Amino acid sequence: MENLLESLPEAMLELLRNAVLATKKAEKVMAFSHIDADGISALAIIVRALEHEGKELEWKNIHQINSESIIEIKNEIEEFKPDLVIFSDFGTGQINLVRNHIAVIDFVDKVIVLDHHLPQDGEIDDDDSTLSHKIIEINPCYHDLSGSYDVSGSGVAFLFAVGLSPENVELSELAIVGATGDLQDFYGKGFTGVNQSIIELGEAAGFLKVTRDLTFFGINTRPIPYLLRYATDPYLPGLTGNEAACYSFFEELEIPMKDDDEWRTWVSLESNEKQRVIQKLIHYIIEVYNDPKKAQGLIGDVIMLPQRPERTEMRSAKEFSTLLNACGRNKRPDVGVKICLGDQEAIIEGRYLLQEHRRNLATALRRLEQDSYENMDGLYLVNDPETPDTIIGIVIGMAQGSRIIPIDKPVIGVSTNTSSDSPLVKLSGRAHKFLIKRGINLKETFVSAADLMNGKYGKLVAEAGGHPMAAGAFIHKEHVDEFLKLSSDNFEKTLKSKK
Ligand SMILES: [Mn+2]
Repeated sequence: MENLLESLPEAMLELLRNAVLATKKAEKVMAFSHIDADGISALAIIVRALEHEGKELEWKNIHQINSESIIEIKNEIEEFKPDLVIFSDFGTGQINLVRNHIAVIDFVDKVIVLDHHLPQDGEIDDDDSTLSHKIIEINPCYHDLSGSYDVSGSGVAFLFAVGLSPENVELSELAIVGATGDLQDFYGKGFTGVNQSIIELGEAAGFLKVTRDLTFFGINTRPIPYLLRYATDPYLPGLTGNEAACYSFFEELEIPMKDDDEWRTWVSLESNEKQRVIQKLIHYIIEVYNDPKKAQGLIGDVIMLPQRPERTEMRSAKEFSTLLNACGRNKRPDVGVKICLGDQEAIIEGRYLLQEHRRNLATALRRLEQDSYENMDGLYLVNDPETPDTIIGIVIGMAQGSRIIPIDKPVIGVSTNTSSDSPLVKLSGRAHKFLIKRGINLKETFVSAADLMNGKYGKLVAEAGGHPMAAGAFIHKEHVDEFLKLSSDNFEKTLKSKK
């Protein structure tokens, strides 16, 4: 534990110490976090750690911090009257909103931000140093660490938790579930940096175990034919979504799918059976994708949580994080937090949400295979009114991952299928990492397009944020085409100049 904390950059450790002191002093705490697996895990870590400290606590997941939601956050704070407010897995990109709306509240003594996203460019628009003094912002990006590979939002929350008490080492489970949800392990190729140190700590304490195995979703829980039927990473053309083909796959190998009346799961297969399945899958993938690298991705580091119940999603970091994402995407992040904390009813509800989620993804991908996408100069556009805005980002990421959409340009997904009647449309972008090397930066492009349009119209018509490889924006309906054109032109210019 000491080693983990001592290995951090000195300035970051100093901030963590300040955050710990401020928390020990606080009486009432209110915590807000993002709705994805990382944000949910981070919040659960904070909730458990503060329970251990005996603090009076309220918590909530928020889709994102923007000029609208900050007012709601402020209202909730004014109702509960905490002297400490914590934001996790967001806050850095919205630090001005946090300062001007939250730090400014007089009964709030301190605001702690535990984030890992890159800061927005631009100046701090307020120079009130007492306000800045109230905020303790901890973000690896400010300390020469990567917020994409070294440590996630839940990892930062974990550092804070073990700073509060060494007994919080149990929360290493959730730190790695969150990092897995944020794809910090290079898609199963292994963790590095602070993440790796957290795994070592968790392994030594018996909360985590790393094995080499099939990286598919569902090795602990799915009947083996369903492992293939619901496979989306990679998508298996001809098998994904095709129940009969998945049955024949195992029949041809003469591998029984049931043990008496019970479906067999991957972890229950004999090792020679596993070998035969893997061989056949490798042949299959090389045949359909003509890409041996893709087949290599079938086997990777699988992180198990040996303290969680057997044959459940909570048994592996990958399934656990997908379960949490499903809760968030279905607008029930609170269920995810409760699952992390071991609530039995929440687990049942979360499972149902997960089934829904995976069905939605598989049908969206099939639809995309049939209806295809638009080819703009600098990007590929997916405009699918049937895909909910909560999963459009995952769908386009998977579509490029499985080459349903080529990877030579960024892909943008637009969904008009919102569950709220907001005038805003959500837009998600994904770019393959080789495009990043060629100068593509989705976040910068989206933010500059939004700034340009907001300036031009003299009001807020677009808000954007994210990472170079994955970014998003909320745009007023009538301005979506203009935003797409600006982005497409920008990408085209970048790609042409670096050829
Ligand atoms: Mn995150």
